[in-house]
This record gives sequence, C-alpha cells and structure tokens, in this order.
Amino acid sequence: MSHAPTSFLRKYVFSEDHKVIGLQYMFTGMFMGLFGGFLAYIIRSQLADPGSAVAGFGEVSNVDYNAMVTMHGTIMVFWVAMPVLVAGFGNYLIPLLIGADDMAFPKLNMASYWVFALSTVVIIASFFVPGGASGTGWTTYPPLSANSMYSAGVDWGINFWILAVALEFIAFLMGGINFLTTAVNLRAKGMSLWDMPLFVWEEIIATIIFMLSVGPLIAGAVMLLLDRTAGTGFFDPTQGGDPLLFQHLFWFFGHPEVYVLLLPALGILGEILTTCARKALYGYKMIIWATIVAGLLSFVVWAHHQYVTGMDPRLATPFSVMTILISVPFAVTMFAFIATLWKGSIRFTVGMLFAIGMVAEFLLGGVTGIVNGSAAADIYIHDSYFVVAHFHYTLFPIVLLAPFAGFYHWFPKFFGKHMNRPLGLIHFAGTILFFNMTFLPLFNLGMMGHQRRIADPSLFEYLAEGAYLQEIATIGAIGLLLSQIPFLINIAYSLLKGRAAGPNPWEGTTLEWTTESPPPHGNWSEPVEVFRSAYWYSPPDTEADFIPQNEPVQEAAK
Ligand SMILES: [Cu+2]
Repeated sequence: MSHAPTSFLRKYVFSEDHKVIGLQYMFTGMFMGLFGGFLAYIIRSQLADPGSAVAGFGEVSNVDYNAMVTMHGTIMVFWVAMPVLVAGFGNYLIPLLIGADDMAFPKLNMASYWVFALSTVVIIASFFVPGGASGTGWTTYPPLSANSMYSAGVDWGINFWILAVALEFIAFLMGGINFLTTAVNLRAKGMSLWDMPLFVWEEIIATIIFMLSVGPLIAGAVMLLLDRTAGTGFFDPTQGGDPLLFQHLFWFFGHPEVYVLLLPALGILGEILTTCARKALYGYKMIIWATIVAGLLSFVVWAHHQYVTGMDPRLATPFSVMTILISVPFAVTMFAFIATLWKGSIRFTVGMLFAIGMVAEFLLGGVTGIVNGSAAADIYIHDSYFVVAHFHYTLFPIVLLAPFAGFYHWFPKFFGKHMNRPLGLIHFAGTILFFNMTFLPLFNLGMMGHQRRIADPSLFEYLAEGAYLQEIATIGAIGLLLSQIPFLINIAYSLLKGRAAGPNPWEGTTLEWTTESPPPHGNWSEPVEVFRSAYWYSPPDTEADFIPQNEPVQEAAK
C-alpha cells in the first residue's frame, strides 16, 4: 500500500487517489450541470415568450439562441454525463467494488482529470472569443460548421469547441485504459470476472464501446478543423467533398455514445436496486450478455439519424430493423430490474426512489425511441419536438436521475455522513414532477408539426397553436431548476451536520461496504480476499435468486 499524501495540494488538488479524482470529476460535472441548466432556462424562456428579455440574461438574438442550444447539448453530454457517470462514479467505485487499493495507473488517472479540467476551461472560454460560442448544434454538422463563408469568418467558437471536445476525449481515453486494466488485473483474490458487480461490468463495456467508436469522430473532427483552417474540402461539395460524410462519422460515434452513458447508469441502478430491495440481482449473467449484444448492435444503427438526408431508402430498412432490435437487450435488462424488485423487502431510501424513478422515466424514452427508429415514422417527426421530447426522456433519466440515485446511495460512503431525508424527498418529488411537466408537452408539439431550433416560433402563424404548450414546458423547466436548490442545500448541510453513517448503512453486500466511510487511502488496511466463488447477488442454481439476502454473504480477510 502506498503512503497517504499529507499536503493539501497532493491530497485534494493533484491527487492520485481514485476516490478524490472520482469526486473531482463528479463535482466538476455538477457545476457544469448548473451551467447547462441555466442555458436551458434561457432557451425555454425565449420559447415561451419570444422577443422579450429573459430575466437575468437580456434579449436573446437568433445567434444567441443557436449558441445556447448548441452549448446546452454539448455541455450536458460531454461535460456533465461523461464526467459524472463514466469518470466520477467509475473512478470512485470500480476499485472499491473489486477490492483494489486504487486504479492500476494512479498518475495517469490524475492526468486524465487535469486534461479534462483544461477542456472545461476551453469550452467555457469559447463563450468569450470573437463570434461567441459555437451555434452549429451539438452535432456540428458541416457545411454550417466547416466553412467560414457561412459565418463571415468570425467563428472561433467552433475551433474552441473542436479543441475542447478533443481534449476531453484524450482525458477519457486515459481513463478508459485505467478502468480496463484495473478491472482485469487488480480484482481481489478469489474474484473472477463473473464475480464482478454489475456496475463494474457496465463501466468496462461502456469504456470499450467508447474506445471503439471515438476514432471515426476524431478523424471527422480533424478533417473539419483542416477544412476550416487549411483550405481542404473534405466536407465541401464545391471541392469534391461531401458534408454527409461528417454525419456518418459523427453518428458512428454518436449513437454508441448514448450507451457509453446509459451503461454506467444501469450499473448504478443494478447496485442500488439489489441493495435496497435486499435481494439477489435477477439474471446477472443474462444482463451482462444482453449488454454485450447491445454494445455490438450499437455499431450498426447510426444511420437512423439520417433517414431524411436523401440516403438510399433501401438502406433505411436494415437500419430501422437493427434499431428496433437493439431495444430487446435493454428490455431484457429492464425486466430483470423489475424482477429484482419483485417480492423484495424494499427500503425506500431517497437513492432507491431516484433509481425506481429512473427505470420508469427511461422506459418512456426507450419506447418512444422505437417510434423514431422506424424510418416511416421518423420521416414525419424528424427534427420536430417529438425528437426533443424522446431524447430528453432517455437522457434526463440517464444523466440526472441515475447519478442522483447514486449520489444519495453512496454519499454515506463518500463522506461518512447521511444526507437529509426530507430535503431529499422534496428534491425527488420536484424533479420528477417538473421533468414530466417540461417534456411531456413536447411530444404533442412535435405531433403538431413544431420544428425544433426555431428561435422565435411567433414568427410562424401555424406554430401559434402550440404556444400554450411551450409555456407549460417553460414553467416546468423553471420548476425543475428550482427543485435542485434543496439538493445543493442538502449537500452543504449534510457535509456539515449530517448524521454519522458508519461503514454499511444500507446493509449492502458488495465490497465497498466492508471498509470505513470514507475509505482511507488504499481503501483497506489489508489486501482483500473474497471467499465466495460465485457472484454474491446471484448464486448459481437460480431459485436462490429469489431469497432475500440480508446478511453479507462474502467476507473480506482481515
Ligand atoms: Cu441513435
């Protein structure tokens, strides 16, 4: 075991401890989440009352609006979901769940966070460069993004966008190497791959998907940068290029990316549902195989984002079929989660409520995805608010509900203190209520023919009909933001005055609960050994799956 660092700088800033790095990622993501949420407030206020000043911001020009939409999407995916779900929880939990004292490469881990921190500075700086933040949409499609002739040359924001995303990818590739090596090499004595808790499996499958899909997007980004700065014409038809090429490169990454975010979220759910239902995880191996199948399928569905680009309709059919097929493994996972709850003696902690809420809301997102995935339906609803509603019903549960669940669940482990329950319940109720109030009306708007990315719907007579729905959605969004205040108060209050939690407040059976809260540097004073061969949630020969396991069934060597 390495010696614990003593200076403040080595302990909390340039730390090599996976737990500190995990929390750094988590809190950076949380800060960016507030930032991205504020952008959503500007967008929604403008849509409800076009043309008038937005309180706290001023009037929103069309250029501003495009930048807000672009940066909201960009920040929520790359600077909230990725750092919180993949890096934050991944860093904190992987070593603890497999009985390791730290990540395989602690220095690389520290470098990963600081490259990410730099990317955060760059993306924030992009608001202040000539031309302001990128307004090309989070997908940065050319020709809009490629050629200065569309933007009179003052669009440094796009270069900053590309640089920031590139830096973030470097950070996550470094993190990914660490996750894989740690899971393969540093498991506790006695723990096979098939004994690893679900969260670890989900994280490493997500990491592999990320590593395999990110290459084409990096190539696309380099070509885009060359088109913008060196006069090449990869995406410029007048020079023999093709803007559609970028869409293929982007979505070859972009669709798998959804699973890079989804899988850690499912992993968090798996841990919380089993712990708080006090039951074995139903179908542990089945879930993992389903996840691997979904991971493979995720590489052959990307063109479902491009049905209306003029691609060959014969090609649309296989992409539709694959897209609808990919819902099967996730349906398997969801049913396994529900079966895990079945006849459990459920402890409704705030974390558990968020976990159950996540399953319920995400189902709505998944089911509406089947509608979008079919080319015949998508050609009608493409680029409408139906799509906006659909992906917020998938991404909000993934990016916010699952991390909230995880944060409440492991907060006692992170800091050795309980969070305040009444404040947590207010946070939960407000979040779920206002989330639905914000996004349910958007399905209707989409069906009514409202197109997204129109800064001022009042300019179009046919859009007037949906104005009241835009207003409801905006009230919902403001309520949703305000509902986060009790959460922030709760963190501060619980850190200062929270009840002491002890090592295992939820009677969990995974290894992180066998050490102190917060775990010391090195996690355990002695190397951990696991005596039970089978995965403890899911003993072989099934029926046992249904027996509540209240007592910890594996022991760590002392
Ligand atoms: Cu997709």
